[in-house]
Amino acid sequence: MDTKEHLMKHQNLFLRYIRFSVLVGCYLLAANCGSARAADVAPAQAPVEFAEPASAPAEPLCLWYRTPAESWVQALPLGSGRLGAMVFGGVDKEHLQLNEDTLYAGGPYDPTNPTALAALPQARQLIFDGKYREADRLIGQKMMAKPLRQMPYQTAGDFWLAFPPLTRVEQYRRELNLDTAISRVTYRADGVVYMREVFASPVDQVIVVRLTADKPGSISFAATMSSPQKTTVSTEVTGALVMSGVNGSAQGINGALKYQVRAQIKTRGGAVEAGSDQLSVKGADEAVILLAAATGYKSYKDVSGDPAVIVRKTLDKATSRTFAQLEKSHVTEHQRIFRRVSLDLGRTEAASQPTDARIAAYGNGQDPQLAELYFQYGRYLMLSCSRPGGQPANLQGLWNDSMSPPWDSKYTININTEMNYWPVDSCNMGECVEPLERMVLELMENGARTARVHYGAPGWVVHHNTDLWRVGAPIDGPAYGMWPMGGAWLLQNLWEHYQFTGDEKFLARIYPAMKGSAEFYLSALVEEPTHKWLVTCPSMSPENQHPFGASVCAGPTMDMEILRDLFSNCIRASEILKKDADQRPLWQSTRARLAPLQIGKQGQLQEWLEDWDAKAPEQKHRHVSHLYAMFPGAQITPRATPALAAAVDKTLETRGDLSTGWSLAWKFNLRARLGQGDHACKLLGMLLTPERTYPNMFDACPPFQIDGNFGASSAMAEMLLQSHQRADEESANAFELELLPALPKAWAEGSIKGLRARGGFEVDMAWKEGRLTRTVVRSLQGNPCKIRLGDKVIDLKTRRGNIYNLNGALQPASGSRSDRR
Ligand code: FUC
Repeated sequence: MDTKEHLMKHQNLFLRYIRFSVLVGCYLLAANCGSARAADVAPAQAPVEFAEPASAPAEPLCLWYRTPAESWVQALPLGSGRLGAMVFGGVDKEHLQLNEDTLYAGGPYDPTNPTALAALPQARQLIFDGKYREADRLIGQKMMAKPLRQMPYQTAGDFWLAFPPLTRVEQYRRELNLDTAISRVTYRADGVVYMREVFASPVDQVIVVRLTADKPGSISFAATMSSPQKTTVSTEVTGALVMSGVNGSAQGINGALKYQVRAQIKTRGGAVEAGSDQLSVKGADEAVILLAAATGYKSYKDVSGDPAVIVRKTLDKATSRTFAQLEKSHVTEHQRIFRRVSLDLGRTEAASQPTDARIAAYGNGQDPQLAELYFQYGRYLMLSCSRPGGQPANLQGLWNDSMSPPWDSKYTININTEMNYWPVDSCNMGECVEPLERMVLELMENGARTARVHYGAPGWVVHHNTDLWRVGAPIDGPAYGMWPMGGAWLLQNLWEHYQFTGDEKFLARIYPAMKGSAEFYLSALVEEPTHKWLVTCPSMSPENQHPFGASVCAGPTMDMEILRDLFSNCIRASEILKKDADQRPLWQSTRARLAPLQIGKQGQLQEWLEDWDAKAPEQKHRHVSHLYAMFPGAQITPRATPALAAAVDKTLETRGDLSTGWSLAWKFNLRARLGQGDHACKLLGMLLTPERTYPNMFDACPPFQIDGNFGASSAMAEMLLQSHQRADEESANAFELELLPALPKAWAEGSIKGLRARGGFEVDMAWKEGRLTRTVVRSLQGNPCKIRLGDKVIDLKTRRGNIYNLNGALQPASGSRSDRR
């Protein structure tokens, strides 16, 4: 199948998912008649003329445009971690599409299937007998979750401001400043300069909208809310607009979440009038609107919260603060993390163009600053959608305008959620891992039932998807869902966080989940008949069909790789935490009996137990699951295992570059790990095109899926700095930091500050003509390390808090000393 056909097939899959969305879309249109009420203020009018094009904003880390957003993927995302808003920036009406991160359909439910366990021995036997289609059929009939799909993440609704009609607007500019996390719309009309600022504060957990003008009395609008959810809208004389509702039902699971969105308007000058379901502001000098939203979600098993109480409390607190105070604490908190990393790849005239034009022109190779913007956008998005106390970033992060989004915008944990968290530690945003940690600990609890009911096993297991309700039985059909490795892969993400931070308290918190996961596999692994290796069965190499008419199989390579990491990490963690010494021999011996990595006849890394790769129907399949061992794992590196690294290269060559957004981003990381900077750069170029990047820089799978954004930020960091634990070292804390391991020719000159390395280091580098000129290593834990630049390696013994300045030859930089911080 050629790449085009492959993409079409992928899109067909997606079409199945969107059929229902179209129906919902029609409903939305009808529902938006609610917003037409706001249009009472702005009757149907001729299109507005946008004259006198605005110039670029002064801040280089800005996305900006010369017209309002017409579609959702042109609108600009804001997020407090929990609350999301997509800002359209219209001049006749402003539209904020709203999200609250616990607003999924349904309520607590149990999809485990009691018929699964009895079918397990037969399914295994069919697979070992090579009867894959029969195994697939049996698994489909007896072992899948009930219901077969999980709960979709859904929109909270829309907030609208309708303005008096305009015919001509000058100097219109709509922007998102990544450095302040504030979006701004400015324009002049009838001699008045208007400005609208919006931000979603992680501190006050409100969305703040401020409207100002340079002439008193110029601010007039009508505010309304609407939603495709079941809602009612009311007003209060105090200037509040309240939308109350319940979430949707799906797959026979009833909506059990109450929710509320409350807007509070404060004006300077003018008047506020409350209608039955809209608020009108007339002739104000300034208006500030605070929006809060909440659901009754307390945990995956408790929905007894009172959203009305929560939003009122949040707003009472926030309304007692001035706009300047709200803005200051928002910006301070955002910059506390955002400013830790800065990248400079140079700036050309191309950077003065609007963002959508730059994406279209990136292929010309004249706009290095766009790569920097894209890198920082990934960091911005992570800070906006994954904050302590909230939910982890889902398939769309936090932003979704649908009741039935693609793949339900939940957590696909056979790559997508893991990819979301790849840049978190390397790009110095370690705090953002907390929601993932909490999700894994909840999956441990709830996944114990899946382990028991489906496998008769202790410990816990999750298959290829989960949702807000932390369910984990196999869904969608055997070719997608029959993969019992999702939880173990998420644990690898969490282990990485430990590697970067050395935070033993964190390790102690996740250790029970690591141990429980290992316990499951100790029970569920079976001996395969040919080599007597221990394997998972039934399982699959995510979503890829083997040549025998099915995906289900025994011991796919990826499972073995994940399990090798899981058992090693359990051993290391138990040593660090001084626990369970008696378990280590079993973990060790089980690890040793897993099927090994194998190189196939084509010189490729084998995807399955047997050398089936060349006969698999989709040679260019989007998943590169078995390459996990090279990235995100590190069982394969060019230096330690050159033959296996060459096999990875061969597999990548067969798969080809072109694929979905996230698949490109995975290959981008792999090319960086292979030290192939120019090829990595080519993949960046394939992502930064209108086919794979929407005007608002959201990644296009297609459709929008946020993993490609996060995967790309991770890959750019991997091009500049890699760090691995050294297998040849006795000490558990010996790491090697490799500087500029995959620097492409196109980035001949540049600098980066604040990347993180495993072992607890923060690294700055500058380079010219493709060669390092200086580096600064800050030791955060006092670990020793080696620093590598090409073939040159030096030892660095460090003290916690010390800073080490080195020149381009890795010598202590002249005139510098290792200062205490
Ligand atoms: C996996 C991928 C699809 C999509 C979905 C959300 O199933 O194979 O491409 O990204 O997750």
